[in-house]
Amino acid sequence: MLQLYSARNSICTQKVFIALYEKDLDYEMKTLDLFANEQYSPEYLKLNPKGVVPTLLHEGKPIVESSLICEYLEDAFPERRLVPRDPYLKARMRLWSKLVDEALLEATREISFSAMFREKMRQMSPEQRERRFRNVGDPERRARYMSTYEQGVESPYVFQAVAHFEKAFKSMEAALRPIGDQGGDGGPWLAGPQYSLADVNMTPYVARLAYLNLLDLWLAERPLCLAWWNRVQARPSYGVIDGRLTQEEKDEMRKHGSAIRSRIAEKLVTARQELGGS
Ligand SMILES: N[C@@H](CCC(=O)N[C@@H](CS)C(=O)NCC(=O)O)C(=O)O
Repeated sequence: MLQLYSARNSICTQKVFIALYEKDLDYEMKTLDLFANEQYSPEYLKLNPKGVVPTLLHEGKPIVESSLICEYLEDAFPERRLVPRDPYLKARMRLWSKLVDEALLEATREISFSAMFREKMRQMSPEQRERRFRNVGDPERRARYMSTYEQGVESPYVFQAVAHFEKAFKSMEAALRPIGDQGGDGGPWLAGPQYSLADVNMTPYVARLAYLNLLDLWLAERPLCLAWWNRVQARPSYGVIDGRLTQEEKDEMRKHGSAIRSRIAEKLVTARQELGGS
């Protein structure tokens, strides 16, 4: 039996939920409360030394890092393939996973944190808050948390996040073009004709921008990205994100995202100028 350690509204775990659904695999879910610091319990740190979710347990062995968990599921349960057989498309697929791991995870965290989780942190007692910051073992990650907590949407990390999403959507619009047209892979999915881990990995990050009422800022003039996003939402596997959020969680994301929307739009204009257009 597979066991998955998760947390409510965790984008990294949502990737794994989608992969498990697409592969039709059963699993037991164990939900940690990140705001109660349960991810830093000594027992959990033995499974996941970074103190983050998700962690997959398979035959008693822990597998960490959401992108690697998805690759592991592909290797361990190859029946419903989520990785293209074609080596070129496989490499293209992995570029999307790399983009998520190298840029979009942090970008989404900065935007979500500045919009929403910041408010939750404010409601913590000073001791709880201090413990939360102290427990973030990685100094770079701690600096990001502190910056978005203290400066909110004005944190320089939020500007970087906006620019990262701009570059990502620009690449996505190009990848979805017909083969031979400016580097297009032909669509309809990110790595060509087959729905793959590229789509699985990107979905929760794009979904988070949508829940925050921010996605259209990037997609308004990107018809191929928008069509891809509509296709993603039409897949039954999208229900593992949307169906697991309460109306209260959705309302909270929309409310807090809408509150920073005009500042994000301004930062996007600046980012586009700096990056040289869309
Ligand atoms: N690179 C890791 C990142 C995992 C991660 O940052 N998870 C977040 C939730 S989406 C978390 O557990 N945060 C807890 C914390 O920062 O205290 C992965 O993809 O699995």
